[in-house]
Amino acid sequence: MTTHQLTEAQKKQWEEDGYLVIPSFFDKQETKEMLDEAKRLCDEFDVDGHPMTTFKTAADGEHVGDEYFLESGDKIRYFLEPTSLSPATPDTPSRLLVPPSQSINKIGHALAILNPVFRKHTLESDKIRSVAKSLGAQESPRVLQSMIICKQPRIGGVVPCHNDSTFLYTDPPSAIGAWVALEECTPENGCLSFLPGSHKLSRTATRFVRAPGGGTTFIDVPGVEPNEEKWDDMDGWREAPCSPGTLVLIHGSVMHRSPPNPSDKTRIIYTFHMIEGGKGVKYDEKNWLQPTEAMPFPVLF
Ligand SMILES: O=C(O)CCC(=O)C(=O)O
Repeated sequence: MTTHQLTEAQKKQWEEDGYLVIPSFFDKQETKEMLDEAKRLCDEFDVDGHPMTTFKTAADGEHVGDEYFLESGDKIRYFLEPTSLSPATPDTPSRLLVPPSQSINKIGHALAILNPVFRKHTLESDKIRSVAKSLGAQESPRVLQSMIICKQPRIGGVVPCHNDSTFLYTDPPSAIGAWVALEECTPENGCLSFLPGSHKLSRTATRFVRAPGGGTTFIDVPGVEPNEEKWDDMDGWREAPCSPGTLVLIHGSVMHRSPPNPSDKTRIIYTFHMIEGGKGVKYDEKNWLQPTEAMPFPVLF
């Protein structure tokens, strides 16, 4: 059994910055296994019958929210890069401008449960279990929203500045992201950037929910004063370039983002999230992602 304990210095870093980069968390063989599987899933993508759902994310604009997306929490589904499609006209539906395997923005959202390779390196991983325990932030994490993000060469889009608790809201907020580089992630191909310490300042004042009439929307969290900070423009943003096998732990309140990928290199990563399942923390029924009776959010420990 391979386990992973954080050092006191790493825990301090997590407290101070709201994220923690752990190089070589997964070894070469484990990383290759996940990358090969991610590529295999991309290669087997069949666009016939796909509703051409693109993944758009913007806290102040249009966000993905069709049925294909809303019902993907317990499935493995494909979401396209918006610029991989020609615009639809009244006479012509959208069509792919690139080969199907290169059109994918993300694949999700139940990989950690349904896919044997990602299950092995998440729910069945003693390393993941022990690192989450050793972080000491959650009493009994539940795993949710597991996905591959491709950030395709040349067309891979921006992930705007956000915190994860907006999207996976609990009362009180408890989300933590686990993000795994499967390839080299650099400023050139769209590595993550963080505003260190922003988790101590940011308040989750809006949240992403299922809209009562269908689709998704953002609503205010009652009683939470919105931040006045213009996060994107603040000084102190730090890029987090990393090599394959690196695990990045992301506090649910820390502001982070990633730029487009204009390079000709892929930037494939795997990520899943954890919410507190103990301590009386409540997962909200308005959240876009809902557990089902057949597939509750699995317990990590
Ligand atoms: O992989 C990326 O570029 C963004 C991921 C992210 O922001 C997240 O998982 O919260």
